[in-house]
Amino acid sequence: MLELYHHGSSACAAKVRFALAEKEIAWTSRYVDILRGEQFAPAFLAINPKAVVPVLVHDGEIIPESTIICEYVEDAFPDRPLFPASPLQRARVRWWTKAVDEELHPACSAITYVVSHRHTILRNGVGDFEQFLAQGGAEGREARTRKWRWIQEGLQAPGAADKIRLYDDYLRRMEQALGDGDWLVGDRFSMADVAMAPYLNRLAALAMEGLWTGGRLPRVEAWFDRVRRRPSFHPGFIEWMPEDLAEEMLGNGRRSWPDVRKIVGI
Ligand SMILES: N[C@@H](CCC(=O)N[C@@H](CS)C(=O)NCC(=O)O)C(=O)O
Repeated sequence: MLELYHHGSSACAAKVRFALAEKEIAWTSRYVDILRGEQFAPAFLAINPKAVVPVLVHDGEIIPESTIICEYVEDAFPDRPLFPASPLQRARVRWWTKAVDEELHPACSAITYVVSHRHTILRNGVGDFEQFLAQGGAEGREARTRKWRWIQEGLQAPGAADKIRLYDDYLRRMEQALGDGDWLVGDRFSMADVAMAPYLNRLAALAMEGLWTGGRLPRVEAWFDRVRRRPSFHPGFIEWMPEDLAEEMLGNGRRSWPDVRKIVGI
C-alpha cells in the first residue's frame, strides 16, 4: 500500500501526485496542513524530522524527498515509464530535476511566501519571532529567520526579487530547450516535464502567467497548455488544492503582479 503525506498547495507534493497519476498508481492520502503547522506535530516529525511534505510510505517503508520518491516509484513500478531509455536523455532529465531541487524549489517557496502565504500565515497567527524559531524543527535558525522575513516583509525581504529573476531565467531556458519539440527532453513526455510543471502551475496560481504569455515565451505557453490538457493534471494539481486557498493565492498574486513586472522589466 502507498500512503502519501502531502498538502494541496505544495509544489513538490503536486509533482509526486502528478507522477503517480501519469503512472496510474493508486495511493492513500495522509493530508498534512502545512499552513497550520501540522508538519511540526510529533507524529509527523517521527516520519520526517525535516518537517516537510511530501513523504511516501510504501508498505511501511518511509521515503522522503519528492525527487527520490519519483525515482523510487519509477523503479518500483516500471510500467508507463517517465524516464527515457537512452543514457544521454536520462542525464538531460536529471539536469531538470536537479535544477528544481537546488534552485527552482527554494525560489518557488520564497515567491509563494512573499506574495501569498505570508497573508494566510499572518491571519492564522504566527506568534512572535522566538516562538516561530522554536517551531521550526530541524529547519535551522538561518532558514527560519529568512522565512520570518518573507512573512513580515513580503517582496521587500532581502533576496526576494532575485528569486523572481532566477525563475524568469529558468523560463527562458525552457523556451530554448523546447525548440521545435513538444516536451523538454526528446520527443516524449518525461520526468523533466513532471518536475517543471508544478513550478509553472505555481506561477499561474499566483496570477503570473504574464511571465510567458502575450508572445513573451510562446513555446513555454504551448508546453503548459499541453501539460494542462493531460488527464493527470487534475489529480496532480486541482483535486487537492483547497478552493479558498486557490482564490486567496490568485488575489494576492494579482495585487503583487505590478511589482513582479517591474522586477523582470516587462
Ligand atoms: N526537497 C524537498 C522539499 C520539501 C518542501 O520544501 N516541502 C514544503 C512544501 S513544497 C513544506 O513541506 N514546507 C513546510 C513548511 O514550509 O514549513 C522535496 O523535494 O521533497
